[in-house]
Amino acid sequence: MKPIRLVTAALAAMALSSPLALAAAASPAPTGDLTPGHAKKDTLRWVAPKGFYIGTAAAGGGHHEEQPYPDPFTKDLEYRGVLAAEFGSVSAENQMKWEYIHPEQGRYNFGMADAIVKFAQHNRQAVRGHTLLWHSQNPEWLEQGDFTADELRAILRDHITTVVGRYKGRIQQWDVANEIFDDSGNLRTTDNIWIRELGPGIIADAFRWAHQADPRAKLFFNDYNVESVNAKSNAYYTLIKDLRAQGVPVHGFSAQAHLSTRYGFPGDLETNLKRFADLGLGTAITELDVRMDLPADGVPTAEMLAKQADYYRQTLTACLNVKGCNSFTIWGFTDKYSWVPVFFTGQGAATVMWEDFTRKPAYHALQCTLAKASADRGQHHPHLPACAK
Ligand code: 9MR
Repeated sequence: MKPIRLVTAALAAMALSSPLALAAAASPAPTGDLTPGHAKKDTLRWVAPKGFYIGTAAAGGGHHEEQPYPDPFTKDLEYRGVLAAEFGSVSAENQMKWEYIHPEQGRYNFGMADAIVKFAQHNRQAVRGHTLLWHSQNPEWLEQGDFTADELRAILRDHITTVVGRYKGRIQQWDVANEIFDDSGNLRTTDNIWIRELGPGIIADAFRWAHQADPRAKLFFNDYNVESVNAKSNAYYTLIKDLRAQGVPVHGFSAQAHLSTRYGFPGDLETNLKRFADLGLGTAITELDVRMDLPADGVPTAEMLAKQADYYRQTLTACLNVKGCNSFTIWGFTDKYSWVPVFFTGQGAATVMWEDFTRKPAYHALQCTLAKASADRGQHHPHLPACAK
């Protein structure tokens, strides 16, 4: 493996100050195919087909706060450079979750979320908003509060109206409801405060309020372990069909895709996404990473990396093959900041770049798959190597 060092300090600085990027800030609809100025023409966003958004989470908050490094998104200039150069879409990894954006009752903290949206505009990137109704990472004042049902409803409505309204026109897709079913396909009626206290009808209201606040934003259900046709994805299928029949503004279904080479690849991913597309929905891959069990020395073998690359390739291919799947996000792009080793002891190396931002086989798998898709659509990238297989 001969990784290429991609980003220089100059490129990192460009991400902050390029005149082209500044001019782009005025552009209302970011497109996935624009790479600022003098960036190398082999980046993921550059080789992606027009209108296909290749994204990543912007690292910050959550597990990062317990790590011995400063906030990646705000402090790591090399990281920011790669983020700007490689990706046409960014998601807030933690910075738009309730505990960050609404830390006290009646007080919002938009600092980190604003910074991400500003960065994205600067660099002509789309933004995925994550998330508005979830059972996790809620502030204590909310989870431990003693609210009546009417008060809770008003709190959620105010939150959605305020947050979605603030970024109106600047966030293209919102994960309105995140992880509302368990793996058996049952609604989370105990750990999700909203469903527990207000009943399942609150889900439709959340979508309606988000739609009122930004009628152009695409509103999604998002979950893990829904890559395959299974009890959980079936539950979404039934719910979404029902909500749409009632006229509720649901526009998309997304699979997070936190995969592991420990398990087989979910070979029916394309079939699964397609059945949602057939309902008239957009689909997306929103949090892809592929973790592996690391050997004792912590260094994956070539074989392990090849298997990982194949999972990345297959996930991307499934999305590219489904009409309306035009947003493909990886949950971080460098092992330097991945959540995986923090949550899964002995596992890691889940992203497409090493800690020094050099590219793994998985990166090249994405790159050549995107280039091939572009070529298939009549947009050629002649200097890129073809996919190995
Ligand atoms: O990557 C996020 C990590 O920094 C947080 O500590 C963690 C806490 O729940 O959440 C991680 O992101 C999750 C995402 O918001 C929803 N899907 C699962 C992701 C990985 O846990």
